Amino acid sequence: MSTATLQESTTSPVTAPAMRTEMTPEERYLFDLQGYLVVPNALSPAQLCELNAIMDRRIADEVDPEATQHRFYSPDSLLSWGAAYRELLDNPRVLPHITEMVGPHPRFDHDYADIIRSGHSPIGATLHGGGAPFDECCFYTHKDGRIRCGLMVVAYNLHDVNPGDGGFGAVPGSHKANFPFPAQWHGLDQRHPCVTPVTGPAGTAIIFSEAMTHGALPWRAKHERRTLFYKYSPGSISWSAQYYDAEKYPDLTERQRAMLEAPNARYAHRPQAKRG
Ligand SMILES: O=C(O)CCC(=O)C(=O)O
Repeated sequence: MSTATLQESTTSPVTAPAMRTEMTPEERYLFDLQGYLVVPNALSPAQLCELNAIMDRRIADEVDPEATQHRFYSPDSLLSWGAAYRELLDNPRVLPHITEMVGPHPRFDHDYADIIRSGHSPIGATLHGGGAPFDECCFYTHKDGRIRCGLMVVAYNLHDVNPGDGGFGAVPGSHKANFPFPAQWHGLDQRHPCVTPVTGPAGTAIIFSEAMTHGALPWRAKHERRTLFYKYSPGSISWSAQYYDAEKYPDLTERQRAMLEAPNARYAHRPQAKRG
């Protein structure tokens, strides 16, 4: 693939139907090829409205109006922000991707939300991740006909990200790299041509493997960037050193509760925390 074809990837050519239970062959091909996938309309207009309204209130209460960026990251989790945020745990628009690539018993590993008004994101403008050296938590592999991700991210755009704005930057294919990413290309203030900006309107989900080299391109738009990060691991492993407490959220379904369990093999009849 030439570098030219990797520039300014907006929405992927894959337009998914509203509800389905499986990834399409095209999505499978693209994710394996690139290490990421763009899922348009992963949030409905009503969901976007509600998620943004809740975030507006959090920003008004917690964020300095002069701040250029802020990360909401706490043990309370975005799940404590309301039902609209809890519903995203098993959002049917991306659940087929999660269960196929993370496994049939995914764990919700950790979550946070970033707002960026200008320039660098809360993690700066440096790439991280990559297929080499091998990372036993953030691995990407293919076995028995199935993609397997050690840590997979669903990043939701709550505001539009247009070409030229900045935002998520990916090195397509780097989840399968056999050599470390060259250190002198890590900085994103001067993006190396192998880094592709991945854009999309509000409601878009970018699903990516943490094994892919990626980072936040400096934000250049006039409007605020708002992104939710929901991260999933196979049921038996954890990146995070902190685990969720499903008891805090009584409205969760059984499936959602299972996703919040601490790492374990999800064998049948395992001891469960008592409810209520
Ligand atoms: O801002 C982005 O889209 C990248 C975020 C990221 O890589 C991270 O939070 O680890």
